[in-house]
Amino acid sequence: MSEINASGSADTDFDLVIVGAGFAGLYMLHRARGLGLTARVFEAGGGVGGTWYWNRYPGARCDVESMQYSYQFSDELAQEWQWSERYSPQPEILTYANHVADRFDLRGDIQFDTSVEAAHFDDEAGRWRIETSDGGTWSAQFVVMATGCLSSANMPDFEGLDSYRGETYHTGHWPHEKVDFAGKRVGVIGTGSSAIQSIPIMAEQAAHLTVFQRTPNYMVPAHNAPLDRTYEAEVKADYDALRERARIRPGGIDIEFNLAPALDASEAERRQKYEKKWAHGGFGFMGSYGDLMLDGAANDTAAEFVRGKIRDVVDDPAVADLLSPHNVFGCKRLCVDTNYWQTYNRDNVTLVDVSEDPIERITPSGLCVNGQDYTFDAIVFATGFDAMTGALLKIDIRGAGGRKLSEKWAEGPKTYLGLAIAGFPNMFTVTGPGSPSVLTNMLPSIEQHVNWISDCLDYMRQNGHGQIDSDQQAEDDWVAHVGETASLSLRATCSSWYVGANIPGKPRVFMPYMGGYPVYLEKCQEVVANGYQGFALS
Ligand code: N01
Repeated sequence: MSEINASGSADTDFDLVIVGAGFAGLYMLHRARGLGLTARVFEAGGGVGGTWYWNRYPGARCDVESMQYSYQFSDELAQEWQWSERYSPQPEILTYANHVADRFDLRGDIQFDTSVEAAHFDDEAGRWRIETSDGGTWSAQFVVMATGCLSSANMPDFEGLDSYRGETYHTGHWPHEKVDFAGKRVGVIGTGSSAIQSIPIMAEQAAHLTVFQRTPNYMVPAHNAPLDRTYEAEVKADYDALRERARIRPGGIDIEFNLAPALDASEAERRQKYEKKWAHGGFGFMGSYGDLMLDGAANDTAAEFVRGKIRDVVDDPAVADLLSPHNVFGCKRLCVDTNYWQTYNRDNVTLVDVSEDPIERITPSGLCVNGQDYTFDAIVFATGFDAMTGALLKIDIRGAGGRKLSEKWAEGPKTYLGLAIAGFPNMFTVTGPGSPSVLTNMLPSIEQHVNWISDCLDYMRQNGHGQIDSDQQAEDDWVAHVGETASLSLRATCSSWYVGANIPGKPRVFMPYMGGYPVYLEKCQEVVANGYQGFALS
């Protein structure tokens, strides 16, 4: 077994192969270079940015506030970069990703338009053999899967899909060219975060927009605005303070969090609290009371408040009723909107409920529901992603002894800390299943993982180790702990992509870690402090 080495390597041999050039892959490359490792990034897209490269649909923007959605590793970068709005639009975040790639001169080690198709661990050589879509074969001592949590688009297997003669779009694979819906009849399938961001904009463009809703969603208003320059200056004067406040929050986002139980307050107090949070906008609403995700009765108070807001803004009571969710508030990922419900007051927008009668089939001219035909010039599939495991399982990954990841995960993903998979030595996952990932602010979570992995590689080099694998017992214990924490929350009780419910046949397992960001950080640090507890180093 060779020790990790920083020497030069042949063209196809690297110390490290990184899959994906989103925020995780870019920073991993930067850190690998800092360690003197030879590294190659393979990226399926034609540019950097990952999520923000692919999700170009109208209205796409981040629903974590701009001053908190950026890298922390470079103070110069943090100081020089200026966001323009409270919530950054997709083109600006993509410009930021490109700026980072240029500023740190990363492009030279990224191979674009190249997907990784297979990664097999060679037991004898103690190295990974990687196959790419261009026919290339590569060898690496380590592999980092920076493949993203929401990067494998879900296109439902609708009967007749191929027969459709109009234009089709998926929000997660939006074309780079401008899409013009002017004068067109457009159908949208789905009402998740991507749909609710794009529907108000598409409604302004299209002749008529028909939205097919299977499950209504809860939203809170964004109240987006130009970024307050005074606030920006305050943050930049002491970025660390903001980050420290964020680090101790369950979601890793600096929001005011009231730990008091909702039912301890009077109805009037609760209303006042919810109104205040509503007026402020964004995810802060979740911090109204400490037990919203733990106690059904507490949750009902928030749910009913939001339903009241729908009734307030939607003119037609029947439409307001259809738009009103009756499941647990915040159980599916909360949406942050701008004029979503108001859009249904427009004459050119129709809402069709497909909860009881699903979309029967796609027809050459549109689609059919309950025997009724709808004709469209374009259909937009806002149907989400095969979340958290989809991008990994698309790759033929085989670990020690040729064991397939798809077999190991047949009953759901199993990882140690969402960072490593027992039996898959020298492979790391960034924000993998079993880590807080999608329940947190993704950028700091990505950075924390990349820092952990980089420090681990450095430790191995310092201590003459060539291989690392997580113990089966440590993994089993972590998987059990992830399951236990999930069972305490109302969030695990509904059919969401968090539990794989949106993909037919996917095992129902709550995938992200619900124990909270601070607890998770502590656990990761403890593992290191105890000499990489739960890992075997050789
Ligand atoms: O996907 P989704 P998304 N027939 O899975 C419906 C992040 N994100 O792309 O709920 C009819 O949420 C499906 O219905 P149902 C964020 O984490 C972040 O919108 O399964 N409908 C649902 O309404 C988010 O949660 C930002 O009953 C069908 C919709 O399609 C995650 O990405 C912006 C159907 C899919 O909603 C995914 O969001 C955007 C069928 N056969 C996204 N199949 C930020 O701002 C599916 N649906 C950072």
